[in-house]
Amino acid sequence: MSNFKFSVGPWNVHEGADAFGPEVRESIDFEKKVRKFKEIGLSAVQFHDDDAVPEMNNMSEEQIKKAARDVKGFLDSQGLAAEFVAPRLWMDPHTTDGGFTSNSKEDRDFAMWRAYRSIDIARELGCDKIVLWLAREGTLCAESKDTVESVNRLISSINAILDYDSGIKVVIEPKPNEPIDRSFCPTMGHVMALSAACKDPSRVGGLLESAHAVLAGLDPANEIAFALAMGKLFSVHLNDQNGMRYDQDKAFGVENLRQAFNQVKVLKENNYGSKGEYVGLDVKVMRTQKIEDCYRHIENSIKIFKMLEAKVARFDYELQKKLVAERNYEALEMYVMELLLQG
Ligand code: 3MF
Ligand code: MG
Repeated sequence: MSNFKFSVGPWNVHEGADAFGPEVRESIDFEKKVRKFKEIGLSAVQFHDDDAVPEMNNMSEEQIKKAARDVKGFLDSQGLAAEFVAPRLWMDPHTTDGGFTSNSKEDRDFAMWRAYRSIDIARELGCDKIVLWLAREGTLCAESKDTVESVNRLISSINAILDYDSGIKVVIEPKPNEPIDRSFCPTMGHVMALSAACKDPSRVGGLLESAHAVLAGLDPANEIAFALAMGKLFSVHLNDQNGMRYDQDKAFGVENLRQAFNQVKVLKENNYGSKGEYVGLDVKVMRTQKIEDCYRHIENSIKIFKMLEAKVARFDYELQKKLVAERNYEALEMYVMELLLQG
């Protein structure tokens, strides 16, 4: 039995388009995906604002709330919760140069409109978290934005979001690059600094995605631990990534098992989940996968997580203490390898 609850987003089952080729699978209807999520053991759904309310740009605030209420009814009927809503600030023509840090005032205003609507949608869906993946808040051309001014714009935007709803929590998902070259918020340390600079740091935390840490050349478990130490790990996007290349969003643990083990270990040791947090997955189906079997990466991620959870439960803390006292880290390392490799 796992001590954790899992969540996933509808984008995790996608049509397979990449930068070099078109879609290879038919689109699956939102409700069909969600029914399948329930069947494979998920407890909550993660949303982009327009996953919940497609065409929201052309709707009034009241129409948006009403559409979100209908989604909530459907989630209730399936026994699933909503974990968070993330304004999708990277697809729209208004966000070509970023949202909160765009050089265009009109586009910055659009980004705030989407952030406020995301809060409205979150409230209707019964959740109190909005995730900011700051996808285009950075530069392609280093000289195109003033970095000091941009960081201050991020802080002002977050403050405005905090003002809009006194109970909402802002969850920042850092990523060092892709789609931009240089991000203004590349790592969890940057997230914690932004949090500290905001008007209510207790409501601004982080979401660590394993692959994003790897892309920054950092260890995901250490990044998770850093946010935990600050009491500000509000969510995670567990997945895996083969080194510093394009963003892969592979199933959790399939590339670096020891690193995955240490992510589960630090979450378990620090009672992650005890305040209602979910183990979020951000895993993408391989392009090669046939549509008949396109949820397998999610099932595999949960299975691998639970197998690692069982390994963590068997971790011999007495032996660890003894080996640390002896400063015999070679022995400790071998103990971990044997724990992972033996049945
Ligand atoms: C980025 C995210 C999502 C993305 C999604 C797109 C919340 O790592 O987690 O935003 O939208 O991954 O493919
Ligand atoms: Mg993610």
